[in-house]
Amino acid sequence: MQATIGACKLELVTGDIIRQATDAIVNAANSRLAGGGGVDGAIHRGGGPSIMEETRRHYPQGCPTGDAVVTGSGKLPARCVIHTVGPVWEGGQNQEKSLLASAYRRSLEVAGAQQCASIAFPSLSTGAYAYPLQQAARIALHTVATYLRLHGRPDMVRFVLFDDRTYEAYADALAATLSEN
Ligand code: AR6
Repeated sequence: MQATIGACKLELVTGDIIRQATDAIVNAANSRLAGGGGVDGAIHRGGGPSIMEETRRHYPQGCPTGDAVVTGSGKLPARCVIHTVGPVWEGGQNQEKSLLASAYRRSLEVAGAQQCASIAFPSLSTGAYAYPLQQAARIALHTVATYLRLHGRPDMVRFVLFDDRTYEAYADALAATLSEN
């Protein structure tokens, strides 16, 4: 599924984030930047040890929830990896919504600072961090669409969704976001 927002392209695909040859790919990291499973495990396994070496050297203090930092991509086809930290779902009363929106926004800002024209996101927080999928998809697409309307870049944002259930939730959320105005 594809949409255009001004001159920008917004795409939804099913697939594996580590195979994307976009300028940036986004990692669903934890605040210690310590590595883990899911997207994080796949990126470090696929990219090799240079990514963790760089994170340790440049960000020994980690990365707060809702923020993002950048490293190289080791052996991966993308030019750089943006590590962002989505919130752990704790029932919705702990700033989860604004922290998830912030993770998407800060990733886009960091991509802009790196002159990235294209970026691929996974579905942040909806795996190990257990954010309810439909709500997370609405926040993800609303936040990205708002950013694109406001800034007119990057040229292309691709959501790389791992399974059909996640893809369907994002497709519904994209339709809802496009009908907002
Ligand atoms: N490509 C695209 N999507 C993927 C991939 C992949 N290779 N692998 C999994 N997904 P998660 P979170 C999907 O758990 O919820 C780690 O341990 C997955 O099916 O990766 O933000 C970190 O170190 C789900 O839909 O991220 C943190 O501690 C989505 O990506 C913690 O997990 C996100 O799942 C972060 O948890």
